[in-house]
Amino acid sequence: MKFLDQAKIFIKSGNGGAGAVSFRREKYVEFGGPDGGSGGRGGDIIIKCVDGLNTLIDYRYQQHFKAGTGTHGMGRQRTGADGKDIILKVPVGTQIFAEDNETLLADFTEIGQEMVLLKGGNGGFGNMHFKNSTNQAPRHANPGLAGEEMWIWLRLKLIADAGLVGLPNAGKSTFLASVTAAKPKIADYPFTTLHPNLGVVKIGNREFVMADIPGLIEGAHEGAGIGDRFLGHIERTRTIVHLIDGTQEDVVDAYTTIRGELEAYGHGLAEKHEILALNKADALTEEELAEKKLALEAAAGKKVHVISAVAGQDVDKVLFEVLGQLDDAKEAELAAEEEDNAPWTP
Ligand SMILES: Nc1nc2c(ncn2[C@@H]2O[C@H](COP(=O)(O)OP(=O)(O)OP(=O)(O)O)[C@@H](O)[C@H]2O)c(=O)[nH]1
Ligand SMILES: [Mg+2]
Repeated sequence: MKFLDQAKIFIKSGNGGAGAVSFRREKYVEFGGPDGGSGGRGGDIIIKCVDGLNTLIDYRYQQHFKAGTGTHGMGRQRTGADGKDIILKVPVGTQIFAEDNETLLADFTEIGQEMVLLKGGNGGFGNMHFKNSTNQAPRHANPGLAGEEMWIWLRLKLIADAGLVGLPNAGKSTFLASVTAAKPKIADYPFTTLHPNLGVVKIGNREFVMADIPGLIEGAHEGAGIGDRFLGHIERTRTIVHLIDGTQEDVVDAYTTIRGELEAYGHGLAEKHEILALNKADALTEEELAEKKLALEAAAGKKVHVISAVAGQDVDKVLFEVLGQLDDAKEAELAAEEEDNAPWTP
């Protein structure tokens, strides 16, 4: 299954400036030669792959991008200024397609990768350029060349940064709906979610992608329930948010069931950082909450967030922990890369 983020945008490179027709005028020089400068080049449309972006969301708000026009040439051999380039920043994994949404124009796989998609028009020559032995005083200059324009598609396969896991009915889809604009199906029966849903969490000035997958039950790794076939979608996430329905009798059992399935599945899921949250706090008394939280913390050996996905209560605490975790993971990756690149010393 593919998750796609895509945007259609219009791009136009700048027109070149026109060359100038002009003659030198100076005191005591009767026939000044031609001195009209050339026009400036139009700005380019450049696409650049940068760090720190996860989605194409910015291109939903602005869809037209026009680079600057070159200014005209001027007398006294002055060349016009070049038009301003436009640099469109895209995340790693972005592909650029032509307007038919099929013809691949570019594939951005590495940070720092850059490509001029549309070149600005050249500036026209000024009349000084046309002077030769037979024509000492040309009255002719070229206009600038027009820029190019087209519609393109930006497409990105999303990779979730955080994945929601839990038993059926734990409130995973409710959580996703409360923290993103995604609209997954939510209902009071198990296996409501039959395929994964993705949403973009915006928090402060940051954003990350969260995946909601179908609920797991005991034996999922052997195919029970909808099985483990969707766990592949969270193999590449940096962190897991494990939701536990607080209204069920035995929350510790719910916790260990899911842990057992993650371990049986393998592929590093059990070793992933896990954020634990006891959900449906709004439906429980203070005492019940305190008791269940304690029991869970003892079983898991870590902090448990108490939240209500429906009421949005304390969901931001979970999101901030996800952010912190993403930053830590990124730092660790960078450090590992540096180690790889370090010069060899005996
Ligand atoms: N009281 C209360 N009910 C909740 C809360 N979160 C979810 N629910 C309810 O729990 C039921 C299941 O919610 P879903 O979000 O569909 O659960 P899920 O984990 O996605 O379930 P599956 O897709 O079947 O795995 C729905 O009736 C929700 O309204 C909560 O914080 N408080
Ligand atoms: Mg669901």
